[in-house]
Amino acid sequence: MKNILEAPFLIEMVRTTTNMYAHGWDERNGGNISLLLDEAEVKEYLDANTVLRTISTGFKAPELEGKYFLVTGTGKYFKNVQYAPEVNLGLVRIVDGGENAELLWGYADGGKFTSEFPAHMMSHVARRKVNPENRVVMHCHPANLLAMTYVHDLDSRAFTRTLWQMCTECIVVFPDGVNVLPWMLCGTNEIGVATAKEMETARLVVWSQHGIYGAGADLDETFGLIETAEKAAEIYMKIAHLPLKTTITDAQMHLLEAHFGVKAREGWLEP
Ligand code: 2HA
Ligand code: ZN
Repeated sequence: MKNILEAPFLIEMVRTTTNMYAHGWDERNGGNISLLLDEAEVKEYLDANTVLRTISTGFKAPELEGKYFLVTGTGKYFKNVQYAPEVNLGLVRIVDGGENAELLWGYADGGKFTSEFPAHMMSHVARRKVNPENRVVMHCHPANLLAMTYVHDLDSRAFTRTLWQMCTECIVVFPDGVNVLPWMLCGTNEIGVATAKEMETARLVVWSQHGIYGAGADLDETFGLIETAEKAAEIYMKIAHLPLKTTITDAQMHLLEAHFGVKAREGWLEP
């Protein structure tokens, strides 16, 4: 059996959590990540028949039956993942139609997966219907996106158009846009259902006055999506109180669409 601490998926998870902490997106225990793993790859590193504990989830997700996830732990700090991966992360297999998760590795101090596990698992289900390659759901608290939800209209189209206008590459990176949820109680199945619904049409979902969810095929892509949206929000927060002299027009956005071979969300640009 190979050493799981040397598994590429584990190394990448440690690097990503460390990097997100360094960006200031994950204060204290803020943020959480779930990464869908290949069964064959998991079995190179552990005996999948040895279940350490079974943890109940409180929701159903039959689409994820038998799937393996590496998930950040509840109450754990991203800044500490690099020093003690086996305490701050856990590797689980979803069983019983999603109602239970079997712990195969990690949460070594008796912990369990993030309080946002429902939002993560329901978002995986929703994204995999759109793109079967989706493997990552990532949540964090980037300051400028959060700030923007206090001063900007929370309509998803209006919010997205503003972000697209803040940096030329935004429409290329997230042509599907950003969906915005109003403030809701976090850590509940309700916010999980609402997030997954928004994930049907976009890979980024803003939780007003809280943070953002991103989904993607790998950790890099998902990190990059959030990084780009957060950069745009930063520009917005730098200019929103100043007299606006120019912007990126919809005609210019159409040039970007044509040049980069992307299609903006239907109806979100003027023709
Ligand atoms: O895990 O970010 O939304 C802490 C959080 C909850
Ligand atoms: Zn949060």
